[in-house]
Amino acid sequence: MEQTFLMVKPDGVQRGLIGEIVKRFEQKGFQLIGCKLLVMTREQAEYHYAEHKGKDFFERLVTFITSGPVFAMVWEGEQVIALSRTMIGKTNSLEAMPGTIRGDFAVHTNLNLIHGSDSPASAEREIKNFFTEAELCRYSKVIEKWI
Ligand code: IDP
Repeated sequence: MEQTFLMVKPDGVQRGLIGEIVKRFEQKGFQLIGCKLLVMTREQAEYHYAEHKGKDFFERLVTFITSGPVFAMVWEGEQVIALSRTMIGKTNSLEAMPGTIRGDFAVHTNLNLIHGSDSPASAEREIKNFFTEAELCRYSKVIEKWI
């Protein structure tokens, strides 16, 4: 089963949107297999956003993401990587459609509430940056065959 790494960013935590965001993925039918509230270290943030190193917004992004607690999660489900990206909405706030998390709650691209892995390779890398194998809880639900 596919897994993805999702994270409510510091703005989402400050705005009290953890519950709303978790609710959406639960209601979609995905399964939460790990979560924690933490303040990212600078090293962890630079690794997480390594693909943006050198870009003009990199410093601001790392400063922002380490500025307060984030809510890190691992979710499991069929096509969870692509489907959760659709549910999150476009990076640019002007393009994030209503009905998506960013479209419904975010105004600025800098404060866009949530991160979601964009490929199986990034999901694996990002999960390992936040969770040990022992922190992930695998369990089955009888409802699975209906989803
Ligand atoms: P994503 O979060 O939609 O996957 P990425 O391209 O991985 O988007 O960028 C990571 C984060 O960096 C974005 O969520 C956004 O906060 C910030 N970011 C991306 N592109 C820009 C930009 O052009 N200007 C300012 N911030 C940006």
